[in-house]
Amino acid sequence: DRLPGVLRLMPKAELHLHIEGTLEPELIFKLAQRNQVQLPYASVEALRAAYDFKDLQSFLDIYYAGASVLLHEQDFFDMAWAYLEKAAADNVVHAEIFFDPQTHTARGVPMETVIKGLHHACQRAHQEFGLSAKLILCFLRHLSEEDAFATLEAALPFRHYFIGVGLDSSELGHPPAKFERVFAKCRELGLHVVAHAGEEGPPEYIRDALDLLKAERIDHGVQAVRDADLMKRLADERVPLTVCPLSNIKLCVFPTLAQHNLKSLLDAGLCVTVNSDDPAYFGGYVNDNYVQLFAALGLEGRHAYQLAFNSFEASFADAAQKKAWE
Ligand code: ES4
Ligand code: ZN
Repeated sequence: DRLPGVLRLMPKAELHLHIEGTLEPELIFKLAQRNQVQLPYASVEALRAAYDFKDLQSFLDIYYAGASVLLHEQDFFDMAWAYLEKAAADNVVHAEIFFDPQTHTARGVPMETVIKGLHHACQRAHQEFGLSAKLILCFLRHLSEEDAFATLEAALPFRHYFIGVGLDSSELGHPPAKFERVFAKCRELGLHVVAHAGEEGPPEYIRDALDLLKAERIDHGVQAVRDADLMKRLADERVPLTVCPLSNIKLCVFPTLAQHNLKSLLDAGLCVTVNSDDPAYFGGYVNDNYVQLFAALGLEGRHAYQLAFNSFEASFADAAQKKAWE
């Protein structure tokens, strides 16, 4: 079977990737030592053994603990560079990378430290690999609207280091409506807007992300299949869904990969893309997501072409760049 080789070699864009979710246990321990941060785990093995999640929240608790080792600009650079080397090896030619500044500013790390460390890694990836890497600032939805506004304010001196904003963290109980005003402000500033919706939350959250936040893409969105009218709208408007198959299995959104609904979404004419979410925690980078998904669902060459094509169509790359990828 030549398909896995094709999947690994084909150029692709990665559009749903949390940079803090690329911190491998080995790097967490290295940074903990370098920065004299105490971890509640005795070893790399003990930490990895804790990666047994029952839902989104049980993952987030460990993910925020892992990010506590990041203090200096060099730490943010090292984390992003390690990811970008893996992405280049996976033939990712364009990456739109989420970061969670509130996870760091709440610990006293300056916004500038976070953004500059990440930005320098993105710059170097473009120089060394020709990989265009862009940043998307995510607001943590379990925190307040006021906190999101303060975060936006703190990031404005670095406006030109990120292309857009997103919305992540605990979905249930934190509907899009909570961030309607802050997203309106972001749109006025000319930022792209995306939002996690319909990962664990109901189809209504996807509709509200579109109507209230004016999200240009939906991150996850897999719960859309529960609402036929919404499915038709997503197809008609070609709203991209950034789907993360291995993430959905690790967080028990679907029991097994064979039961994932990505093929139903594709067959319904939606602009579906394949992404890795938090690869250090979910057992694989973007090529692993493609290869395991294709094996589990029996997808074929035409699906590979469609998914790679969709990843470029759904990206925020400029028209000239999109033309060059055709
Ligand atoms: C996340 Cl999988 C997922 N969902 C929501 N928020 C997140 N932050 C990092 N990974
Ligand atoms: Zn995510």
